[in-house]
Amino acid sequence: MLESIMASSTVLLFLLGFLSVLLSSCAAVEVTYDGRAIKIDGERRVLLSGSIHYPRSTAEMWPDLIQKAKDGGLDTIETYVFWNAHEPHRREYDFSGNLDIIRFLKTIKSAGMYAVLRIGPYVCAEWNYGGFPVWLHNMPGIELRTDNEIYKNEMQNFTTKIVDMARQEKLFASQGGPIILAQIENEYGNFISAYGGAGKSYINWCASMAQSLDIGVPWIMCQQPDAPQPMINTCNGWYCDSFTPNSPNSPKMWTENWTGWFKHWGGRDPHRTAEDLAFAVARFFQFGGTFQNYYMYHGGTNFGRTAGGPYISTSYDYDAPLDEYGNLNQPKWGHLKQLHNHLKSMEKTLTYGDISTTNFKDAVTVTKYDFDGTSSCFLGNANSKIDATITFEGNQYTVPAWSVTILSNCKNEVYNTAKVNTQTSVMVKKSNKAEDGPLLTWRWKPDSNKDTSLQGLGTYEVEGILEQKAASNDTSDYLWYMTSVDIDANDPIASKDLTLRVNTSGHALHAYVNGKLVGSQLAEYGSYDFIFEKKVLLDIGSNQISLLSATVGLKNYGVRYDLANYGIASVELVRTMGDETIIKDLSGHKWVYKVGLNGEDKQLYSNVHLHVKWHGSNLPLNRMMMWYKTTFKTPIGKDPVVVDLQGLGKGHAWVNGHSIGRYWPSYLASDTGCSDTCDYRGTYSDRKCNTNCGNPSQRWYHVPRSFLVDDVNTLVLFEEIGGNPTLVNFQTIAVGTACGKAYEGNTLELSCNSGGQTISDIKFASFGDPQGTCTSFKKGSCESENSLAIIQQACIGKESCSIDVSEKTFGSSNCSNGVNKLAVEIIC
Ligand SMILES: *[C@@H]1O[C@H](CO)[C@@H](O)[C@H](O)[C@H]1NC(C)=O
Ligand SMILES: *[C@@H]1O[C@H](CO)[C@@H](O)[C@H](O)[C@H]1NC(C)=O
Ligand SMILES: *[C@@H]1O[C@H](CO)[C@@H](O)[C@H](O)[C@H]1NC(C)=O
Ligand SMILES: *[C@@H]1O[C@H](CO)[C@@H](O)[C@H](O)[C@H]1NC(C)=O
Ligand SMILES: CC(=O)N[C@H]1CO[C@H](CO)[C@@H](O)[C@@H]1O
Repeated sequence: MLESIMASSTVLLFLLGFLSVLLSSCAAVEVTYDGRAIKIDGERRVLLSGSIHYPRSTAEMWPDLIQKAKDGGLDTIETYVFWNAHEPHRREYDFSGNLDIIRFLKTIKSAGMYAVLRIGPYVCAEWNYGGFPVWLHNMPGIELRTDNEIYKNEMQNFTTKIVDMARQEKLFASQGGPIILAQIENEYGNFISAYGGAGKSYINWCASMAQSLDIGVPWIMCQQPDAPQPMINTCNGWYCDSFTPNSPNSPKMWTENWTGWFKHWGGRDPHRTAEDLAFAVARFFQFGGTFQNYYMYHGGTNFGRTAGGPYISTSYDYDAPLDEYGNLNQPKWGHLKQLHNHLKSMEKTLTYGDISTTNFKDAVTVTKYDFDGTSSCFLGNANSKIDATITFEGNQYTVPAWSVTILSNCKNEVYNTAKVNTQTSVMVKKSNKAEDGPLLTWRWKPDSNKDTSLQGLGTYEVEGILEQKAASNDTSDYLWYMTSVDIDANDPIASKDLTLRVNTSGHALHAYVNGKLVGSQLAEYGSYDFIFEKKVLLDIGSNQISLLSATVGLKNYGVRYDLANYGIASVELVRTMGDETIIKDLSGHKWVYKVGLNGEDKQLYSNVHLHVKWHGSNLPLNRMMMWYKTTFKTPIGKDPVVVDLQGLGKGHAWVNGHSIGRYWPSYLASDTGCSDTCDYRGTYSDRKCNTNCGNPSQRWYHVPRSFLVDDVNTLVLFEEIGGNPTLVNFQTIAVGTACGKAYEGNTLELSCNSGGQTISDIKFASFGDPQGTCTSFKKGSCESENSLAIIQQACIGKESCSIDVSEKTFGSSNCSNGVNKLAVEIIC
């Protein structure tokens, strides 16, 4: 009976849900705002948003990522639009595959979520050249991001194209679509002063150009304190509680709340704790915020040459609530989900309520929202050391240092940002069971340049040295600079004791003289220009100098970052005789240029050129400028796939012709600056809570499942500096163990949360006062005897289990003081 009632009500709910989807999919909504909040159809809203950049995953991954964002309590997805990806050559567009922004927006719509479209089109985003196409920079007479007609014309052309595409598909909320807000420019306020008066007129032009596109939803400008009305200026940062918009009619919006930080080659892994992130968000809402966006909610992967720079790694995991592969990053995802649920339940009071604030000593503030007989309270403790005990409206509360407590009806504590009641998942990598053993069979091919670049053969020649962007349009990381120098016997420079001196703006240089490598140099993170000096032996007669310059991601941020130089600036031969130095400057010579590697021209990474012959035996190891190729079987199951590139040097990798990005496992993270423990208290910075010291800064590379075919796949590597591919292997990623800790009175949910996997064993369970942290829990001085048996009964063999943490479940613990806690470690 009960079951059938439930069944029919489920059907009814389903029908209602279906109906509301139908309705919402055609009905236009009106998006407006006032000083308090964004209003949708006249109603003020609390909006919880997360950034997911469509090119940093695959179209096949989008529905799952977006659904997990929705399940995590978000109602909005935010993305930038990546100009240089969409318009690689002027007026030639690419919206295919993971660049299909329309499909991405439609995926958001079908999940029943809103979208924020940050067109920019300057985006920063740790994306190559901040999203600007390099051909744009190379247009004669152009000046980017300022009051320059050529630039403004190109910016307007691209912005209009994106707006028109979205409009045509009815994707703006005013047309019944998901887009509720759009952004023009990006963090320009940080640098506007560098552009003088032209900066001001440019930003005014941006505003009126955007307005003229008449999209029917509001425009925002982030980090733009003087944003012209009606642009809403918004805040980006790790904390935005003290931000105030520049107009009393604009709501307090946080467009980039940094959930963690990005990684660079040679860098450690940054982590931002769930406690600190929840604290920052709760404080923002405590102090009147109503729209907040996680940057990033899913960071993903910098495929191809999209990583910005210099030296941004291929992984863009960002320690976001969804990890690079789309798995839940626990406890961050779950701890925030609970916060979101509380904030949503307070939506009316937060957006319409009267606000009153009471300050206590030691940086404790209580904020009360009252509306229509309901009230909500935040107790915020911004002190980084001292736990506070306060009395508020007759009740006593303890608020841990650096935390915010939410009280329902201003009475009962329902959430505290420092008390995590969500499981911590420890991900493990498993070997590829589809292969017989770990060893792959390799074929190889040198990037045969003996008869080409080393002989000085290129595609064009110019007098003088060109800057690398100007010479290559950034269509490859690699650019050959070649010249010849004649030395006759009477030349004062004719000597065995000569130095080749190259002044380069980076990032890597390989120098060859008369067909032989004389040396290589790679910039260190943080200082990219260097002087290369090496003794060389020149012949009397003609000598060939061939220099290969390589970039590793163009700058994406800074004052006039677009003008930064790359590649070689000058080349000299230097002879020192006692006090005398003779310099022969070759910079003004005739130089021959070639963009890209021979193997790139021949597309050795793709499966299409089957006639190319690869060598099978005598696999060369630790040899520069080498292409390697192997095949592998698709790992069984649905878990995300990674390739372990340990042993390799630096280069680029492709699977079945799809770039999985640059690799550089030989670049180790510094061996200092990590800590085993991580105190969430105190202002976060990207130097806090680092891990992975002394290890390859990135050893594993994501291979999206959609890049794989049913049986046999091809992996191609271009190895620039020399490495050993024999240890390369494929792995899958899943939850290995998970730990949960919860205080009495909460419910602890435990799950293996990947593809139907069940809980196989319980490694630890104690209800009482358990000590330690995940994977090293220990019993405390007291516990309920049946803790382990009860958890085994409830969880083993299940995909997930939910435990009411109380003496009702476990019987009495014999703890004499304090609240009981439960700690569990499960094995998946
Ligand atoms: C963009 O420029 C092209 C010419 O390069 C022109 O045909 C097109 O109409 C322009 N689009 C807009 C929206 O101005
Ligand atoms: C770079 O692109 C511009 C504009 O498309 C073109 O005129 C120029 O020839 C290109 N330069 C090189 C070196 O390919
Ligand atoms: C290297 O070249 C850059 C760019 O031309 C110049 O600013 C710098 O002074 C040069 N460095 C040396 C040591 O000559
Ligand atoms: C609680 O009980 C356990 C055995 O169940 C015992 O070992 C422990 O000493 C007791 N602790 C206290 C504080 O009574
Ligand atoms: C608005 C805001 O909080 N900006 C901060 C972002 O983070 C940087 C780096 O820590 C700070 O310098 C900014 O003040």
